[in-house]
Amino acid sequence: MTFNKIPDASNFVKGVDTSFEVILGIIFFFLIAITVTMIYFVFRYRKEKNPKATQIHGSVTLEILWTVIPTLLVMVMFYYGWMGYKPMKEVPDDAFEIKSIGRMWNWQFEYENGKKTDTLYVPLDRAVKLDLIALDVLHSLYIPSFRLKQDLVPGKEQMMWFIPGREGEYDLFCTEYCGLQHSSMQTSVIVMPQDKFDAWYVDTTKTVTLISDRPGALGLRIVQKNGCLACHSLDGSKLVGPTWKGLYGKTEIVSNKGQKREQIVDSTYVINSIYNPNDDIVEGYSKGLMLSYRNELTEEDIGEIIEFMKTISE
Ligand code: HEC
Ligand SMILES: [Cu+2]
Repeated sequence: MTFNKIPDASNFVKGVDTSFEVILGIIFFFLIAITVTMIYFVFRYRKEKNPKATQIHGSVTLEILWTVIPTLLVMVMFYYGWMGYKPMKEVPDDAFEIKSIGRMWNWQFEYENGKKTDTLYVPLDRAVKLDLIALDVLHSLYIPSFRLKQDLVPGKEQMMWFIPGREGEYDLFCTEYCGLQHSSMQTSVIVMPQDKFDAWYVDTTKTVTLISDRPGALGLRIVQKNGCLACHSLDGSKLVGPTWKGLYGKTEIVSNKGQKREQIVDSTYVINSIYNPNDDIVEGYSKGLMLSYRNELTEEDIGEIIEFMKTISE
């Protein structure tokens, strides 16, 4: 009999699933065995059959049995767990590295050629290493189909690696509750054959061609990609940060080191708010939540964002 086996989504699927199945098998065996024994005892030792209970005081055989058997079982579970886990820490030298940055509340992936995306693109059948960086709080990168999960700890370099085994799109999300918009840290991994991946990788025009000529369209794309909208609404509602509706050109109260002043929202102010968010704090909002986007956004990008802000400020 021949059949085409569907390849695993990653090289770790087998190890993790095997250990899961072994543990589940043991659990299932005991569930049945204990339940059956209990039911049997209920009948076998009921009052009419066994009016006087027998007390057992010490039994070396029993003591040995219930020490040795569970120990062996736990060792079996450990063995399969370890065999599944160990290769996750052994990265091949030629792995394709992608910087994976988690911040409140989006993911950003940076490739060696400078390309940045909010969706993870990876080549099929090739080792990929993700360097995990948390900019603010704990996050955790989880790709269920790949059987991979790793916490991101601010100030500590973590990594994760894998070999994607099947073309397609898989869920990727944060599984460490990281605040109000934690649920927006959800995106996907796209696995492409090497030739398609290469074409995608060298194509730096992609973001531009996606955009229509509508004013501010590129700016909107930039704020979506950078996760600004997790904290800033476009419709006037208050989220973690102030809404952008009617923002551009308005006069508002900001405080800088406790000094309150009136400020007109112009391009210099917007640029400063994005590069040094903890300088001027808008009245009614908290310091320390927005991090600087100095490494993510150029002044040109911010120019596009301002063009977009103008479209919702008229
Ligand atoms: C984690 C939440 C968060 C994210 C993400 C975030 N911001 Fe903010 N932002 C805030 C908060 C809170 C304030 C108000 C406090 C302050 O002035 O720094 C603010 C203030 C601002 C202001 C000043 C608004 C005003 O009314 O004067 C601008 C402009 C701004 N953010 C732009 C951005 C852009 C652009 C992005 C994405 C690249 C972004 N923010 C991402 C939380 C966030
Ligand atoms: Cu998170």
